Amino acid sequence: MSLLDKFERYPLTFGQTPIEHLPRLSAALGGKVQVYAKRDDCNSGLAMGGNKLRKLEYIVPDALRAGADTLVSIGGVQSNHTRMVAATAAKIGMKCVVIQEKWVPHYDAVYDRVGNILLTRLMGADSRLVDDGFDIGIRKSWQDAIQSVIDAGGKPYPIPAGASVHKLGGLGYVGFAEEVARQEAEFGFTFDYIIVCVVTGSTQAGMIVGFAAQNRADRVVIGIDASGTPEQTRAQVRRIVDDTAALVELGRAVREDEIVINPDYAYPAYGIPSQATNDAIRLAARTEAMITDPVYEGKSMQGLIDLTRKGFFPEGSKILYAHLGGAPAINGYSYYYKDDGGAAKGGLDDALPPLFP
Ligand code: 5PA
Repeated sequence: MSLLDKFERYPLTFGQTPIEHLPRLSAALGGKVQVYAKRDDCNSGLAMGGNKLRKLEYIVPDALRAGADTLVSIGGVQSNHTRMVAATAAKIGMKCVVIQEKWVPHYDAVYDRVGNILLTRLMGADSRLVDDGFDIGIRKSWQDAIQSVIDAGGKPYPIPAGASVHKLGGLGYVGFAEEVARQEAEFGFTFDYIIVCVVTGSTQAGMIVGFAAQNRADRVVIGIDASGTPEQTRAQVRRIVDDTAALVELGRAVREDEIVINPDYAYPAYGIPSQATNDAIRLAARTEAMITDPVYEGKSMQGLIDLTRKGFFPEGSKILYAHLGGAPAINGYSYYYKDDGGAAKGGLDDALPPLFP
C-alpha cells in the first residue's frame, strides 16, 4: 500500500532509481561508515533528469485537467527546475515560459549561455532573463509572466520555484521514501541517515512525510541547506510537510525534531561554491566518477564529507546520499576547474586534493 495510490501520476521518469554503493568514497572518508547514493540524477531520459521530474509527475495530470496550454515557472539563470519544466512541456506538447532571475552573483562569461539555460532554450521554452535577486518566495516577475500568457490569449499553468509551494509539489518525494523502504527490504539492511540538499523545500518535505509513515525513529533525514536563507527554507519545509501530510492522510503530526536542516555549508552564498564545496565535488568525481554541481549537490556532498570527517555519524552507519541531479550547471562554472587534472595536480588516487585545508 502506498500513500500515493489515490493520486494520478503522469510518467516522466524511468521509475525506481538505483541505489549505488560508493566504496571508494567511503574508504577515502576513513572507512568507518558506508556511503550509498540514490541516483535521482539518472532518473529519466528527459533532458538529463533530476529531482523536479518526480514532483512534476504529480503536477502534470492537474495541468492537463485544467486544459492549460503553457507551463509558466521560475528559477535562477542556471535553474535545473526551469530546464525540467521546459522538458516536461516539450514532452507533453505544451508551450513553456520560464523566468530566469539573477539569483547568483557569478560572472562566468558564458553563464547565461551554457548548461541548463542552453538546454531550456533548445527545447523551445521562452526563457526570459530578469534582473531580480534570490528569493524562494512567490515572485512578481513570475506573476507578470502568467499574466502575459493570458494577455496573449493562452491558458497558463503556474508552477512556482522548484515546484515547491504547489499543492501537489510534495508528493513526488513521498514516493522516494517508499522506494527506499522497498530497496532496503531487498538489500536486507536499512539506512541510518539520508542526506539531501534543500532550497525551496518540497524534496526534503516530501521525504520527511514519506519516512514519517514508516515510523522509524532510528532514521534521520538531514537537509543540507544550499539557499543561504535557512530560516525561510525551514519555514517553507514545515509548511509543505504539513500540507503534504494532510493531503496523503498521514494520520499524525510531523514533529519539529523530524525536520533537520543543517545551515553550515551554504556559504559564501546561494549558487557560489566555497573551496570546500569544490574539494567535495572533486573527491566524489575522483573516487566514484559521480558528478555533483557547485550550487546544490556539491554542497550536500560537502556536508556529508565534513560530517563524516568530524565523526558525526556513529561507526558502522549506513548513509544514503540523495543525488538530485544538477550537473549541467557546472558548465557555467568552468573557470574554477580549469587547472584541475593530472597527477601533479592531485588527479591520482594517492594524491587526492587536500580536503578543507
Ligand atoms: C534543487 C533545487 P528543493 O528546491 O526541492 O529543496 O531542492 C533543492 C535542489 N538539488 C537540490 C538540485 C540539483 C536542485 O536543482 N533547484 C531549484 C532550481 O531552480 O533548479 C529550485 C531551486
